[in-house]
Amino acid sequence: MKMGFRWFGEGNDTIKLSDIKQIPGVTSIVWSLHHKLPGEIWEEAEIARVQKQLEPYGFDMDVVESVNIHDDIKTAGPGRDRYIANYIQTIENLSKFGVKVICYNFMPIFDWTRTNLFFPLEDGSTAMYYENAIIQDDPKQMAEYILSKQRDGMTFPGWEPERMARLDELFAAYKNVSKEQLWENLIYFLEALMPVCREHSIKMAIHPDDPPWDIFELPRLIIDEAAIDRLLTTVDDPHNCLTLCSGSFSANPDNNVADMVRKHCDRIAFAHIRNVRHYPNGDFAEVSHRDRDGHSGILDIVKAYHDCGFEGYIRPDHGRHIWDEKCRPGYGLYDRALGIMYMLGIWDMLDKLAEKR
Ligand code: DNO
Repeated sequence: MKMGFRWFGEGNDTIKLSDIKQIPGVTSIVWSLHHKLPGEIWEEAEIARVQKQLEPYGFDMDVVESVNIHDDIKTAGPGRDRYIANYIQTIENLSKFGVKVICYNFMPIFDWTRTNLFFPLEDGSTAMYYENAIIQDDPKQMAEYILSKQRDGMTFPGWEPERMARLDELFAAYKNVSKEQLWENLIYFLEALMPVCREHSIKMAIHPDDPPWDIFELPRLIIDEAAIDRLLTTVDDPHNCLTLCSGSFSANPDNNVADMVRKHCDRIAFAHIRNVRHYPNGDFAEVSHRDRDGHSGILDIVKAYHDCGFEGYIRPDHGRHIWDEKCRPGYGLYDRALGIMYMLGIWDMLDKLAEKR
């Protein structure tokens, strides 16, 4: 297992690389070019700039999260093949810097979706929250709320204001895209990418839909075990992989993430560890990584990774906002650092117990 930390880039994050360096065990910076719009080619000079920033700290840049996918690829729109060619060129460029995993998602229009980014928890911290009743209404209201929280230039990936300004147009483009067609479009995209991924040993690691169900009548694909099976068997190539996000899947209590790990360990390139607490009406809150604070089953999940000899990348996912930290929602330093120490505590103890046997 290789421990990573998501960093939004110089001038785009409140957290410094020198802060991350002081968290025990972190070897990978999970990075992206956040100024790029979906569909644009990532130029070598831009990638080289990030490499230069990471080098003095000895961090690797093996994992990119994310190279976002143009809506024409998801809807089979007129620019689809051109944007796929651009994506392939970006993969070629990333390969020159040793990138090994690309985390991406295939969610229509919205990436992760929450209704309250600062929900007060009983300990005085705040965390992200999802309320079903609000997601029944107007998607524009929700998008406006999310955009209103993008303070101090700290944009949220997947919520590009340029795209959110075109919501009517985007909803019109997805209107006739059924779930089956979305599947076909995902498979078409992956099949086009596999040769270049094989050539450069780069794994495409899809992030599940968050939350794992349809919202605003938009179809969502990667929601459960059946979907994972379909994805991995239809494009049965070791470069077609998963970003197994525990928090996304476990928002649906029917999903057992530890079972998914046991079943698909060799196809998980990247693990996101996040803990979620369910409420009886189906709403959920994100909580600390500690197992007993939520219902995701963090202990079972980390143990499942350890048992299967997981050699991929792992990172703490959203954290709470604690100790008055001013940070991008879900992505502060403090609670994610606590999450890392919790995971490493479990992992190191499991290593020790295994040595004894
Ligand atoms: C949530 C993240 C996701 C993820 C994208 C990948 O915080 O895990 O936004 O980065 O879905 O494309």
